[in-house]
Amino acid sequence: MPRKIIIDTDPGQDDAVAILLALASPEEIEVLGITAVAGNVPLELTAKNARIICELAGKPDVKVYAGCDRPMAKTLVTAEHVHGQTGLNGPKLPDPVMALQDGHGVDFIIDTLRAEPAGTVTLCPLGPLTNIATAFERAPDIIEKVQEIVLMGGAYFEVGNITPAAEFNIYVDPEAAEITFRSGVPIVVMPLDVTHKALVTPARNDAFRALGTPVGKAVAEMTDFFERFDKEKYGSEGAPLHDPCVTAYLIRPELFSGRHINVEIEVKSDLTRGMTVADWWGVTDRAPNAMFMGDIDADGFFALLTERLARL
Ligand SMILES: [Ca+2]
Repeated sequence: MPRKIIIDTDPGQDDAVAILLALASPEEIEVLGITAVAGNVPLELTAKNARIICELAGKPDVKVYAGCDRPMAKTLVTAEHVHGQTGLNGPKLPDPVMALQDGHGVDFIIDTLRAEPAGTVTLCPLGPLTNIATAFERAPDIIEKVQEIVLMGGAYFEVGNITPAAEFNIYVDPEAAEITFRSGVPIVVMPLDVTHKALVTPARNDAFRALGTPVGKAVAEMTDFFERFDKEKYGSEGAPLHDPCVTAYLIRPELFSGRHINVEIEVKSDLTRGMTVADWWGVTDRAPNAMFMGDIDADGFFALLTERLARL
């Protein structure tokens, strides 16, 4: 039985690859719908980009909804400096023909969790947690029905990428992150500590390109664009593929290892707002609330990605 998921996303080149991996893996993953959120770029673009990716995958029947256009309490911060003006800079992809679904993404999350049997729907947030937390605030009855949340966000050893202390997704909407991490839902976190080990080296990107398909070409060109920023910033040998760690985990959890620990979100400090305060060393007696990943089998991860993208 494939696992039923809702992908909550702000595409984003790495979101795009995460979505492609999910749509290429119907044996393991059933995508009930995709909800767009403001993050890397404004909502109008993330809602459009999500549909561009579904059409690239040859899956125009996937339901895509627009969700929240701004964080719960804070002014929206975007990341065009990383992802380009459209969020999907790199390949030339046609505007989508498929329509956005009527209705709000938050309502889709609520209605789906109410309609499906308890414990059978996993939420996969790949951007700021605004849609998830808004759904939990508006409909607390759905919280206990969530099977698991598998998200990309936060950092401990790698600390911050948008501020010295905070990772982008959590920083953009720390209030939403706090609600999510305190919800009691089992959470799996893919922090920068993991994603910065999922680097698209030239050889790995050549493998995408060598698929010789529109998907392989588009992914290689997205990564070409995306990596300039990280090479300059970190001096690394390629771009980290953050978000696909989430969908890869649903297919091959054994690629990842981490610790079940307490993670709290800093929401008050101007200096460290959005920091994921992860008790990796167990120095508090705060109850564990998240499986916080620390390592990845990067070769296995890229082998999986290349094999699955070849199917589209
Ligand atoms: Ca993202």
